[in-house]
Amino acid sequence: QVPELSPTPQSCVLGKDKYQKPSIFLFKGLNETDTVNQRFAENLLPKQKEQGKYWKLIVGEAGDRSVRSVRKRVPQQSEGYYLRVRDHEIIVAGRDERGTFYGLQTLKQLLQQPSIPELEITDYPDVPFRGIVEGYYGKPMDFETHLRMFGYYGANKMNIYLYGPKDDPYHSSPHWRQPYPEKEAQEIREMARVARNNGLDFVWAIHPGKDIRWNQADRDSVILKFESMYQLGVRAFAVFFDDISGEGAKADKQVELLNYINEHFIHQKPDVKPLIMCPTEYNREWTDPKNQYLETLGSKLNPDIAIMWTGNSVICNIQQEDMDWINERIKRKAFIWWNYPVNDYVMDHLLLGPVYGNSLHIADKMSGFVSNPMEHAEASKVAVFGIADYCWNMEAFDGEKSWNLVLKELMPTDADAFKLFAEHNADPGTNVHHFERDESVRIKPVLDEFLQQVLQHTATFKEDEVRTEFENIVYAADLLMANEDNPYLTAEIDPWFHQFKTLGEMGIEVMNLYKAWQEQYQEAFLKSYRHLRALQHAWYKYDMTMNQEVQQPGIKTGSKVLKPFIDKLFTHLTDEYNHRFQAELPTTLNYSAYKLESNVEQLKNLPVFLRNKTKITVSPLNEVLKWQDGGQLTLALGGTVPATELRLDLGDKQLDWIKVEIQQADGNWTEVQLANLWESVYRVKLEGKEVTAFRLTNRAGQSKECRLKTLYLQQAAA
Ligand code: LTM
Repeated sequence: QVPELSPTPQSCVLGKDKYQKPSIFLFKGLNETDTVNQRFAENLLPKQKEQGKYWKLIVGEAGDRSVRSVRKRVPQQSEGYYLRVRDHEIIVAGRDERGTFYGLQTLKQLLQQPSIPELEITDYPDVPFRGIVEGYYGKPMDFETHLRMFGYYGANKMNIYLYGPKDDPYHSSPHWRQPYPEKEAQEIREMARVARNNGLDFVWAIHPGKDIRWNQADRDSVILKFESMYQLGVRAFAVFFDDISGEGAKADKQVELLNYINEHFIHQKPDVKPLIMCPTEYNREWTDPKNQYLETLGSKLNPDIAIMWTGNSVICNIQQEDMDWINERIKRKAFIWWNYPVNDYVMDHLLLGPVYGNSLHIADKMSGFVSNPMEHAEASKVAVFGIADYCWNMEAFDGEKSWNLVLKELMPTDADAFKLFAEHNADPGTNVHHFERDESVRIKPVLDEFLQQVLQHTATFKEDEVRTEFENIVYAADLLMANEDNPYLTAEIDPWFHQFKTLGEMGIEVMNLYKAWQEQYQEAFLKSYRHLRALQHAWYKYDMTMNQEVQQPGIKTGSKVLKPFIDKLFTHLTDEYNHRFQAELPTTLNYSAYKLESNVEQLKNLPVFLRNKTKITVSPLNEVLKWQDGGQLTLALGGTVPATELRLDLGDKQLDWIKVEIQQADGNWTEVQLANLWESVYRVKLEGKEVTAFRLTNRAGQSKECRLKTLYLQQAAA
């Protein structure tokens, strides 16, 4: 049987024999390979010789004496390796040093299995650059987490890590021109070193476009900053121009700067890797053919500069024709920035499902593929593992298989429980990017059928299956909360485990409600009803108090299938009860009663939530907002709300182009006046007015580009 290796090797041929895991080794050739590989191999196995009987481990790169006997078997592809296990002898021969490193990584995985088969592996990556772009909004990974993650990325044969957290002020505005303070600088030095030791190019990215001036002074600023990073050991660089508007977004100016940096910095340093850039029009939805933005990059940007691309939209899957479309314009192979599993637009959700959706036949159409992770670095490993596998051997990629492997690897003691949790925590929920993931796939047909039968008052057949699912959830949540396999991971996800348990308890109780209803046992029904109300309250309270310091506060779990199922069943049964017994049990849920409507594409699907129990808040938007003339956003509050103020920050100091209206109980709309508080922050004083809705309209007579930084209605204290 082929051992479970990840990423999946290109070729693995098994021999007849199988050996007990060897423990005594003699090294050969180690002084020829580089120090990183030497250290890795030495740490892998004890370097001892036992009299008469020992295993030889021979390590080297094609061309080294030590591996001369297998030189023809080493694949030609860079970063490839050949690995052979025969009785008492293991050979790892890399095409280059990274190839040897990857061969040793595979050997490490083999040695973790109970026995080791006779085998030959010939292996190499499909995608030249594979890795991570830390490019999200939110809390950047901390120093220790970075170091830990580099080990993980390297072990999965990723070879690049781009540092570009949006909320690092020395990466972006306001401080991109200044060197890092001493502590941060030393951390970056150490990060670059540890990344290198894990086979990763550490790419430091700058994000200057918000306030760049296209003059010599700012050209020098970029180069000086790069030079200061070079002094810290950084040997690869990127310039990001994403999520900006105005002057900084001009293609010809960007090209001029990038070519200048390329010539005066990158090409001047023989040990620096080719430059990478992220364009402003980084996805097809945002390209405006009038601008010829991509075409300008394609024809004028030095061909050795890589251009990043997220696909047809900000968050999407990528197909063959999408690659052809972009490559034709930029006249090179796009460097894919995949916005998955990033959750900086739905921070109350975790994205733990399998990796799927991208074509398996695009490896030769891209120069690189990097994943933007969640700010939860450990939880992101679920996706990172799958992405590493996808990039290494694309045609053979099996997302489901990869997912099962990583879940086992991350929580070996409670793998089944973790899988159940991951199955129900995959979709981002309602979001502005209309991005969806499959969730609760196994149980969904059962729940659908059961609910259908209940609603149609026909006999139900799946009751036990439904109940068991919820019982399993409660059981799994308890195991997960107590799990000690990976304390970093459990610490990150713990609030979601708690909410998951409450969800399971609600599920069981709603099934009790159903049973009582079926048996016409009024007392049991009321008991279940009360318990459900208490659980709904606990859910709501948790959602309102945990994970609050983020753009989309709260803790959501099972939001695509399980929670809607429980809520529908609860409402239906309570309605039936009220009808039969002329009762008035409330069926309202603590669901948002707010209804956002808009004809502005980017505003249509924005989540709305209550922050600090008093601020009816429209979720901010990360990207630049293009708001067409006459475009409107209306937020209906689902009732009358006494309000003290409406707060608005569109990142624009001059907001005379926005018309604000409120609606009151009589249904009439009244225009209200915005007053500037400071910078781009505005408010409308409402002084306790009873408001049922508000609406914002672009009345500029032209389309406007702005940000949606803040928008909330402050409720008056009860
Ligand atoms: O995707 C890109 C190129 N830029 C930003 C990211 O920083 C952000 O993490 C994602 C997801 O919200 N969207 C972006 O626009």
